[in-house]
Parts: sequence; C-alpha cells; structure tokens
Amino acid sequence: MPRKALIIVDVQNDFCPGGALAVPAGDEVIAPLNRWAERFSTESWPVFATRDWHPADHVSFRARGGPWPAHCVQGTPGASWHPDLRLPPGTVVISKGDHPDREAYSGFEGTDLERRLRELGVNEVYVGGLATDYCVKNTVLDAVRRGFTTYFLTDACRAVNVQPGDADRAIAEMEAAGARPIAG
Ligand code: VGL
Ligand code: ZN
Repeated sequence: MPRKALIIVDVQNDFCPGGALAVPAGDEVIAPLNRWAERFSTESWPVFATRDWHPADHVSFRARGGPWPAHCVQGTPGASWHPDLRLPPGTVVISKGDHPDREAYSGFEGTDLERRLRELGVNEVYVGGLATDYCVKNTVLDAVRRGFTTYFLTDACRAVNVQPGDADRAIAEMEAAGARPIAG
C-alpha cells in the first residue's frame, strides 16, 4: 500500500522574483503547490515543507568564497515563506543548511526528514518547489536512494539555470535515478 507525503521545497521569498537569489518565475510554483497541498490535506496525507535556513556567515555565501549571494538568512524576510504559499495545518517544517560550515541542498541532509517520514509509515513522496537544479534535484535523488517511491512535480518546479540546460539535465538525472515525473 502506498503511503504518500508531499515535500514542498524552499518556497521562500529569496528564491522568488525580487528575492536575493531569485529563481526565474519561481513564484509560478505556488499555485500548483497550493493545489497539491490542498489535495494531500483533504486525504489526510502528510505535508512537509523544507526551508533553506542559513546563518549570516554561511559557507555558501560569496563573502566566504561560496557560489551564492547571501540568501535565506535565519529570521529575515527573505527566509520567510512566500506570502501566497498556503501550507495546511500540521505541515512539518524541515530547516536545512543551518550549520555555518556545511551546505545542504537536500532536505534529507543533516535533518530528521527521513525519520519523520518513516515514523508516519510513508513510502511514496511527491516533491516540488525551488529550485529544480539544486534543492529539488538533491532532495529527489536522496529520496530515491533511501528507498522511497519518488515523484517530482513537473509543473511545480522552477530552475536557477546558472548554465543553460541545467533544468533539463537535472530532470534527466532524476529520471535516470528512478524518480518519476508527474504533472498536476
Ligand atoms: C538553493 C541555491 C542555494 C535551493 C539553496 O533551494 O535550490 N539553491 N541554496
Ligand atoms: Zn542556500
């Protein structure tokens, strides 16, 4: 029997237009994710939401030689959920990247996401959010590795595309690993 959970990845102001690390059209994931969340909530299936939750001196920031401008600094407006995102009551929030010296693109990295899923008997996860080529990809790959049947929500992801084609490569990598695309 499948026991499903939805994992919403990093739908935070800094990854949306106007944010410090804006993903092009990042806010377009919100409407489909709200629909997915509503559907899961109606079925009493659990909803998880990961957030990038960096200290001000995080290793991924340019000030420390990392690739990114400062973003999603703990407690700042940029780290808050996008105001249009509707997280159902009971959504489990998973904070990641909160160690100053460690990057964490995957929601499973350095968090209790796997334990929380197992506790609920979840064996099938649906993953969408930001960004396709970083945190969504790494979360999806980790879910597959950990034995979850893993779907990625094709209409509810957007990519940074530092290099043109990064999104397509990320999708190919997820599919090659065994993740399955699903449209809303
Ligand atoms: C992310 C770059 C840096 C993401 C997080 O959520 O995809 N990307 N930190
Ligand atoms: Zn980050």
